[in-house]
Amino acid sequence: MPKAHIIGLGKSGNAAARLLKVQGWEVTVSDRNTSESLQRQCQPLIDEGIAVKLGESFDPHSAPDLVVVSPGVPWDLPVLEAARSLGIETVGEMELAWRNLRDVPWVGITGTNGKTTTTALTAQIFEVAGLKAPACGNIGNAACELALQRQQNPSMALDWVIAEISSFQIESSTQLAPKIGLWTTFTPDHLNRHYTLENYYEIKASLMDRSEVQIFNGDDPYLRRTAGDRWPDARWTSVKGYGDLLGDRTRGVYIEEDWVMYDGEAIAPVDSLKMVGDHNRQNLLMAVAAAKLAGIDKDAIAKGIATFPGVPHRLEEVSTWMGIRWINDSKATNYDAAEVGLAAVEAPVILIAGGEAKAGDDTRWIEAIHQKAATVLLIGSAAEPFARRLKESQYHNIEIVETLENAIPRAAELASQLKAKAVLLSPACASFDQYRSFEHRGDRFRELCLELMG
Ligand code: UMA
Repeated sequence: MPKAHIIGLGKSGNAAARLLKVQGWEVTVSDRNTSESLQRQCQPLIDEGIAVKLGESFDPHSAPDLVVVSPGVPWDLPVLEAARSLGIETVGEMELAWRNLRDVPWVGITGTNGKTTTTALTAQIFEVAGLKAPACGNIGNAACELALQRQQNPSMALDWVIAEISSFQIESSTQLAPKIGLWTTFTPDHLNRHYTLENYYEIKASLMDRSEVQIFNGDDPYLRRTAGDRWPDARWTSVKGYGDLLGDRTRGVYIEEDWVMYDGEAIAPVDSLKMVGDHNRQNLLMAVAAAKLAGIDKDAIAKGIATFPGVPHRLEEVSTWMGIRWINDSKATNYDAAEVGLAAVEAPVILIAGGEAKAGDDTRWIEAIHQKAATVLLIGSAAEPFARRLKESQYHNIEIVETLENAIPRAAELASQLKAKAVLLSPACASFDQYRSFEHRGDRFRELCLELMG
């Protein structure tokens, strides 16, 4: 029996382990942590005949035939390098999913920001068009989970895989080759893992190299500058109209007179998408471009857009209370995403920010705070450093409130005093100092808001 070792017992490791087990492998999963939630996950796996080792790191001398790595595990971990030098194959969980689902065409969606909304909207349009096209990957449903479902039910209909693919997942997937590759935006992120911007760019670029056709967001300055020469046959999108399209304009998707247009054909009114902001219009154009390339007709595209409910934790409208919009943008885990969040909301805003700070350029985010925020309430371990940075920029309406539990009632007081239009949680930080994930943080924000509103 071939032996597989899975590193990391999160969503990816769990799905990869179960997939390989039903395919007849002898499977061990290890996780360096021993938390209670990990311990709870062990028994169901053990019941399926999978060995689980918590609090242990992988030993290459255990000599498995295959090592499958969760996205959160650094690809250059010394034990992985050691395994490779021993001739052991190491792949990411996404690559394992690809190997099992490569008979189906994939839309592969990457980019620093905008991936999740574009993925969810693309899947919605494809599904409304009658195609079985589930969203998976970084969006939160491990791609191996989909592969497992099909393994267990081979007659399951599956027309397309709509995969959100992070740089972590691309880096560890060397064969993954989508039919349609989308690149939403590019700004510095994850530099602690990828070290240089060039490295981070090349990882994302490798997915485009392996895609049969490429779609780029033509409103992203970095992609505009760099991608045209490398992918001369790519399709481009632009919210600024036909005249602004790069590449072959007849294959571009753009906005004109408030309509989404594809080569002169009016597809849908822009405001039929219930999500605000230029960045969401960019996401919309990319999803429409993918749908067009997949041969979906205009009416289904328009219906898919109009029925799209939006994405939780991404500028999610929790409620309007006392004339103030309460907005959950917990997924804004870096400066660029948080700047986009602020740009999309009408001022004055009470901004709740902070958490576990990330490396990156905060200049434009701080500019957006100057323009839009009446007060910034700071939480988490980034509160002190953020307060210092804001004061250095001569922004002084800051309060360190430490937790969301303190932030929500204080935001309510300030919002009515300062006649704010919105209270926005858009942290510009990871959540791990206080929460399990950005979803956990966003759920708590929503819960606290709804409690306050009675
Ligand atoms: N672990 C080890 N050894 C290590 C590092 C981690 O054992 O050296 C263990 C941790 O203790 C933990 C487990 O690995 O228990 C977690 O693995 P993971 O972080 O890969 O978590 P998953 O639950 O498998 O989630 C991953 C993605 N997480 C990351 O890329 C960090 C999820 O994206 C994705 O939704 C999921 O797979 C399904 O595909 C989240 C994310 O934060 C949303 N993505 C980053 C982002 O969007 O910025 C890239």
